[in-house]
Amino acid sequence: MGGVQRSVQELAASLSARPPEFRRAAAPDAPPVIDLSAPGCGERVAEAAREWGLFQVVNHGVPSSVIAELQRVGRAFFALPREDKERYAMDRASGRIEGYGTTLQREAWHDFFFHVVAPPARVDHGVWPRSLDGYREANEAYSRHAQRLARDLFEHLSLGLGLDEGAMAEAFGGGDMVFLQKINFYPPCPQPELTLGVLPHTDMSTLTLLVPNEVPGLQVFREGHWYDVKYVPDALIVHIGDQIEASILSNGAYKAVLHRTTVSKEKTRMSWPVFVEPPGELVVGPHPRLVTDESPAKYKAKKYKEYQHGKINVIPL
Ligand SMILES: O=C(O)CCC(=O)C(=O)O
Repeated sequence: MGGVQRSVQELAASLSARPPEFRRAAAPDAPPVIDLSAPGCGERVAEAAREWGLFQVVNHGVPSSVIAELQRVGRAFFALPREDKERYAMDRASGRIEGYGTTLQREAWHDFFFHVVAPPARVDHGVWPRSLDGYREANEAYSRHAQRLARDLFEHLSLGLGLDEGAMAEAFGGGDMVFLQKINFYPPCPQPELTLGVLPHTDMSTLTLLVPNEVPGLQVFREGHWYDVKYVPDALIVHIGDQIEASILSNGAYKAVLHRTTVSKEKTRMSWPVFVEPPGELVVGPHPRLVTDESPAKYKAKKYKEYQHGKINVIPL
């Protein structure tokens, strides 16, 4: 029997500095917060997309009042009696894929409501709650800003790949890109340590722009660790999705972020992501300018609707 040759207790008594083999990971970083009015912000956006696949933006040009109104009408929707919300229920069997739904059967602790907000030809106002004062105006106003902000971010991301500034937006369908507004509602959970609000996933979209409420919960996965995304007042959270990803359009340069949400025992968390998607018939694949002999295509080009179909059948929305 070997016995204890030397203990940490003895080591501690005899040394003033910790030997290098005793290490604790450096204090976790957090995804960057980027000031979009600052010089050099485009490079920071591209760098964050490469390093994290997620970042927060401030001074993004979306007025606080527009965000507050989007949040107000979203809270008002979830405050409606259940029967009223049910009137807007999604029903895949009858082809209604937008609307109100729950993840109750899927081990994730949230209900949701979603519908397309742009382009106009894709909007079905039949699934927007008619009885809520200001619902339509609030969503239309926010959507106009979200479309402008998405264009700005696409420009930074295109330049970051050495492409023309309009390359990415054009490759995703230009004015035909679809903006899907979702509201997530995570009520207090009696055993939050055993539950997740949304299970780990990457978004199948190009970009996701997300308005959080003040209750933290979003976490991102990077190099083996989950990192908390801190609540920053007035910031919007930008996720890089599969279509831009490290994979599809950027052929490995940018990273689709794996993320999940935790829930709270006392507080209701809410979030308002807008998923920016290519039209279903559009074929998305590595940009020809990014495919070379040294960097061959890593992903097969396919229609967005085919990509979506494959992913939805594996990971719940
Ligand atoms: O609520 C959040 O912060 C994330 C939501 C999310 O990942 C989703 O709706 O797919």
